[in-house]
Amino acid sequence: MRKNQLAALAVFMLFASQATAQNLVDNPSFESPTVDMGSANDVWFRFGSGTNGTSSESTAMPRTGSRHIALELIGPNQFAGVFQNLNMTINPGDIINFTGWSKNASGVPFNATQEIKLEWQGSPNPPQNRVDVLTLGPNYEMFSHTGVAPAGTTGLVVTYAISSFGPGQQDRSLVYLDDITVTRIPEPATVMLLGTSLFGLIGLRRRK
Ligand SMILES: [Ca+2]
Repeated sequence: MRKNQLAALAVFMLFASQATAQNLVDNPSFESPTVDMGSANDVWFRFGSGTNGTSSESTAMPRTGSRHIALELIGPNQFAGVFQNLNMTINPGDIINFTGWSKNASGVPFNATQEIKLEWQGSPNPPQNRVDVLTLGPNYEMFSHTGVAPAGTTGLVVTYAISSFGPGQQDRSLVYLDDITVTRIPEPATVMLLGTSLFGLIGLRRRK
């Protein structure tokens, strides 16, 4: 392969890797302060159902660094979580991957629901992508949720929460959360167009 062909390929590879590698959330490991009032733009916002559903900053058992989030539910019909508005343009067709690490720290089997949500922003807001996970082990494990931005999407809020609305969910729940990653792959057509033009360039040079 000629040098210029390699260069064109390298540019394409670099673009592709950057598109997938860049983490779009601020404060991904919760090492900086979070908020529980005001704006959620580029900051983690903690929320809960009240006295029996709380979202707190913690240093008890971080996965990395020295801090993480602790979510606690006592009894049925409670919820607690964090969300962040990415505060950037997300286009319809963009592929979003939302991952993080969580663990059941209650000392008893997990008996709640992990809610992992991509809340697309728009006017009006497009339908969200949500997955519910009913299991969680005592050691940090990774969750992963991928969604494609629907028509009308202009932005994105990512939310991780636990809730106890399900049947029989009446135990105390304590979940630790750390190390969030949100990546965006532009609409496949855009990537393919770029790839096609680069490979076209290679063909053009080959003919010379
Ligand atoms: Ca951390």
